[in-house]
Amino acid sequence: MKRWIVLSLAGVVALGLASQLPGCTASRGGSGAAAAQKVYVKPGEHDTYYAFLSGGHHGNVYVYGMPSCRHITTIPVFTPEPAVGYGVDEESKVMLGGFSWGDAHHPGLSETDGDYDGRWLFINDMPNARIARIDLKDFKTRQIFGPIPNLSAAHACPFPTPNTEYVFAASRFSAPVPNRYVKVEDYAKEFRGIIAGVKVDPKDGTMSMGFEILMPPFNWDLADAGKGPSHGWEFFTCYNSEMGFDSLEVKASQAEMDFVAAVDWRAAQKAVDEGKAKMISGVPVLDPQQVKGIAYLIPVPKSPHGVDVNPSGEYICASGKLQADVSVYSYAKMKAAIDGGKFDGDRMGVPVLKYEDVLEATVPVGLGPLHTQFDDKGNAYTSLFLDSQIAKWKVGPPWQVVDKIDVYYSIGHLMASEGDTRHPTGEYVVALDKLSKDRYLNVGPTHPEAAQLIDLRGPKMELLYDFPTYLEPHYAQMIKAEKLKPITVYPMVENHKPGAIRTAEEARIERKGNRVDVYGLVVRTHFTPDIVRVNEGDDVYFHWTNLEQDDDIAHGFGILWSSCNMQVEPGETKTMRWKAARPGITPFYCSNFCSALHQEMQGYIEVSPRGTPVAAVQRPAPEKTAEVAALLKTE
Ligand code: RUQ
Ligand code: CUA
Repeated sequence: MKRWIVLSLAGVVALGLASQLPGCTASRGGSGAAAAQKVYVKPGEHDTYYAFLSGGHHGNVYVYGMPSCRHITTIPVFTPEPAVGYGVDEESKVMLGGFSWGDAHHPGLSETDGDYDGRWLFINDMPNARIARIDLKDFKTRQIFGPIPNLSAAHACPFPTPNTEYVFAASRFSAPVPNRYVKVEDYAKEFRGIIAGVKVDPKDGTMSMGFEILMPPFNWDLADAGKGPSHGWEFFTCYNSEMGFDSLEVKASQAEMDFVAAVDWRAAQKAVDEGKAKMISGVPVLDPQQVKGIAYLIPVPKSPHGVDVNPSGEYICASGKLQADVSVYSYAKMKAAIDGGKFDGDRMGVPVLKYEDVLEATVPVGLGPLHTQFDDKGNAYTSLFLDSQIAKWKVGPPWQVVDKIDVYYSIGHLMASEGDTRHPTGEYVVALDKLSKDRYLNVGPTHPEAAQLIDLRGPKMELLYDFPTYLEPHYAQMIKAEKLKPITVYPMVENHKPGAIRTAEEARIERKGNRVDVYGLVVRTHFTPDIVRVNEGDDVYFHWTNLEQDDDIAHGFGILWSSCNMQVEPGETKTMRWKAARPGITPFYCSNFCSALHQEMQGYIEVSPRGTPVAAVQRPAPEKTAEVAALLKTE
């Protein structure tokens, strides 16, 4: 987005909107000791919120505690994380599907009745059109769905519906559907946008394909789910309704209006169930030219970015980023216009509603409005990218700005505490700034990103704290800590992994051809077996079970001269493949500090020359198993 600043700033000036600059507000840089007290969480005490920040093109999720703004952990999602073996062990390697990169923009907490329920966190990988599900029981990525067929980049994604019935994805870049060779110049004729509805299993969160809708080849940008009266709808913004295919920074800003697409996802699913879809690349795709009543277009001035539904579900707020207003649409008016068949033509079969018929109000917030979040007192907070401010405004007449605060600098998203649910808590908002410039010690040409905690509890917004983040949060969500009850160990009784063993007697090395399976145990502070004998050329699969049932006692398994390392948490079994490339001795060791004798936790792989006779099964000597049994008893 950084390049965009310069270009769109030029655009705004050219549009003469600079004259609408709101009166400037004095900067509030936090009030020292009083502000410090509001973020201070005593050593040993816990924060009241978890905040999940997307990791952008770092491809993962950062977890912070709020209000202390302490970075607690990073959850690997789309990018390998060698420290824990994510993308290295067999299971996560398969889940990553051969990709070593993702661009994660928008975390979406699962909801029940429009409020966060603390079960799962979904997040998109925009370029590879994937959605990941993180289980908040153990903060682990458990499913990566996609690449979703026909979809070129999932930016408007995942934005779950109020009961997590669906997560969505819409194509930011249009492409031919199905993808095939065409001339880019045939864009308007051959390219299409796609809106995809991905079903979520209510019991375990498993994602599966629901439907796709063929849309005009606009750039589909952001989304939000309807709630309350608008439950059943999902809203998507777009830019480039001009259908430019080059020099978009100029060509996609020509039209007065772009659109919000309103999708009736129940109607779409019903149409698929009734067989009205055509299969494209294995996915049921609905074409609005043939299937009516699934999608509508609402005009929005000037290349909107965010779209956000207010807590009551009555209003849909969209911000033309080259505008100085938020356009607020009424769901009731939209529904009346649809029911009355009041359309202004269509775009490729998608009926267009009239702007005046649906608009409730415009709120003059300031320059470069991007995203809006809400509090519990009927206020909205809109990030202003060009003004580097947050505008607080009243949802409802007289639709006016009531406060503004400077942020440092160039805010993209903002995250209010539970601020996109039916019941925001109204305590904090975090500004997710794109440029930190001079806010931190200089670390060379690439500065950290900047986030800023702002108190919403008083009549005026108050800046409390600055904290740097690594590249590059977009959206984030903040949930009351008490809603999450993460486990601290995996109960051994629930470990049904095929490679799992429970006793030292079961430890063994099995050979079939040149595949060798090592079934082993890790406990403080011993690998069983700790001598592994294989032949040159063997494919060795290590299955380690960590029998510990104590908090925070993870063991590592790192093999010298390789990229093989992983962490095995208490009660877990993990499998890793290692190739015995040449004869010789290869040490392995526990890479995760686990106890006073952690340094002694090691072993050797003895690789004999190709063809050396070896037993089909090797077991540790009885005195060894007795030793381990004794270790387990002292546990
Ligand atoms: S987008 S700010 Cu995914 Cu708003 Cu970046
Ligand atoms: Cu086990 Cu260190």
